[in-house]
Amino acid sequence: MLLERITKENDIKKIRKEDYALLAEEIRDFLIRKISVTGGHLGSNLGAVELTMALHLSLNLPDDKIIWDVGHQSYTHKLLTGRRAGFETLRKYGGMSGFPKRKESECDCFDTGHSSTSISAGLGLVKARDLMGEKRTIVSVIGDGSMTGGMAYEALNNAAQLQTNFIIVLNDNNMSISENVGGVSKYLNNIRTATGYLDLKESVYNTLQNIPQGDVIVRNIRRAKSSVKHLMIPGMFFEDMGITYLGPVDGHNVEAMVKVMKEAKRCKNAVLVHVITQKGRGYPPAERHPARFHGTEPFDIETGLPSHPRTTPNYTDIFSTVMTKLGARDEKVVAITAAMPDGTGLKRFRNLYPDRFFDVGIAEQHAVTFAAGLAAGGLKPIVAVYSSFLQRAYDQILHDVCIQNLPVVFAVDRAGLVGSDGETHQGIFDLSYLSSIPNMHIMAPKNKWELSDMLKFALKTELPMAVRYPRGNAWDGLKEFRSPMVFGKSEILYEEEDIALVAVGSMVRTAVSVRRALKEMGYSCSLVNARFVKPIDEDMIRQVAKEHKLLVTMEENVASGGFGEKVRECLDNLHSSCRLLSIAIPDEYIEHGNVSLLYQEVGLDADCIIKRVVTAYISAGTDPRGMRIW
Ligand SMILES: Cc1ncc(C[n+]2csc(CCOP(=O)(O)OP(=O)(O)O)c2C)c(N)n1
Repeated sequence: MLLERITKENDIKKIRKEDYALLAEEIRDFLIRKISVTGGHLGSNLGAVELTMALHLSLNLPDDKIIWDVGHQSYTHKLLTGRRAGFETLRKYGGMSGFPKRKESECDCFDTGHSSTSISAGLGLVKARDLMGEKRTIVSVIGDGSMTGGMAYEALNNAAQLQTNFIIVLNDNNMSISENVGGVSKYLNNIRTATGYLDLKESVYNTLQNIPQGDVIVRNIRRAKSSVKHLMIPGMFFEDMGITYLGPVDGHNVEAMVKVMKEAKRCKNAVLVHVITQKGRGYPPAERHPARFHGTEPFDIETGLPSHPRTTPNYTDIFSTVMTKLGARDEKVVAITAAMPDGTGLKRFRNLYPDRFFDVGIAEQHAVTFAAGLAAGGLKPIVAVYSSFLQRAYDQILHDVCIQNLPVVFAVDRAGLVGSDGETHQGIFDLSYLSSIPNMHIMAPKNKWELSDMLKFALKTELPMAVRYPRGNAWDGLKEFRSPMVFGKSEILYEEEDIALVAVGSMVRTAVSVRRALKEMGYSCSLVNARFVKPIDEDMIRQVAKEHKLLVTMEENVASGGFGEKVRECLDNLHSSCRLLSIAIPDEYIEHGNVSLLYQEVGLDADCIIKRVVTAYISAGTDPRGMRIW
């Protein structure tokens, strides 16, 4: 097997040209087999096999640098840099990450996970190279989906001034996770359909040279402008900005790409190499359903169907259903996504109300200010977005929504630990960053019915409102508790004495198990569903502090700026002697892995919480200082 001969970076250079196609086939076969077991990003990786091979053939790693935008397409890069064995543990706890990681390999020069950062980071590396007098090639690889993100243009604007080499490879597969959208996508599409590949253009060049006086024509063209690129018109958007455009190139033709890379390396400025690829290439189910195979759970290779089909609805499904109802009830309801119609569950809304659905591209900042505009214009926007991606739009939430107190509802999906995507994707900061913003209100549902109630309630308040809910199955426990939503009020589920558990959203479920165990151990224990993180229910805190010796807050968010801190402030203001134990995520980035293992790692699993509660309760009885924060 050719792949077995590649055990470290640059080994690919030992492979004969005539074997490139075979190697690409082996890589695809390997990726399909491995990802069918572990799950992971399949479609984008299958599309980038030859492109990655060509980069590795053209560069000298780790001296030269490749920055992978988002980083989900870096599997072939991992294979070609000696990490074949890592695929056994891909995205598993303690195993190999699904994204580039500097600490994983010298050949990973910049960590990624969120989109549209690669050109900025690449430009930084270029400037560092030049200032330090080093000689190396820096390549940023960005997809056409990621080119819809504003940061990419901020970086291009900056890169246009460069008078030194910087290569930007635009991997254009005409897809984001779902269909790519907007003017840039249309522009790239026009280039793709209006012109042939660079190879074809070169054959024009060759033909010209073979006709009488042809060499004069070619020389004149060259003199007018200095490279092969000027034999074609595409890419003027980039050219006019001052960035050399090369392409389009067939992204499945290794030799064509190696050739164009040679040309690109000669440029004395920023150069964009436009590469056309096919998402899912070589695996028919992924070619047919690129969105489904963008990121996939384990699947059956034969049929392409999931190995463990989902039988219970998740929170996204519940959101999806509620949205269709809200859309039917009120024509002012509009929905916005930043390139995630599938992931956020807005596809059904889109199909039913296409005029009231907006996919703005991978542009969370724009999505939020656009929603603010929609609200200022009298509509009722709901922005559906993952917790970690909303981090980008902090200023837009503050400056454009909350100062004006505009009625924008944020449906914050994947809030909490998300698992295999790791640090960049964990949704564990939203309670902190959202609650620091005046006029923002935050709710978290305990179960699937409450998600529905909260979304309806949020829309009715006509205020900036966030409803945060986790990845995974929608809990259908505590069905009997469905008291009406009251602004800023929590829900007392069980009233006893000694210990009070006050849990936020997803942690109510864990709190039920903790309470059961504590009762079996002889403790008497109240349970409160916080419902609101902002405004916090001070009356409830006052009452609970009065009636219990120990108050335990539980949240799937970092401790810093989270619910526990707010309760502590409240207890301070009350001069309460009730002790507080705050269960939250420590001040760390949490790596990839199975969510239940991650809960154990951060101390958010029921067993760990029970131990901490019992210890805190025992010392609460003996500690003469009274209130103490844990
Ligand atoms: C800020 C941000 N928003 C959303 C995402 C989720 N996301 C991951 S990949 C992707 C699509 C990327 O498309 P493209 O750049 O064309 O790469 P392809 O997968 O098609 O190769 C999206 C929306 C993200 N990673 N970062």
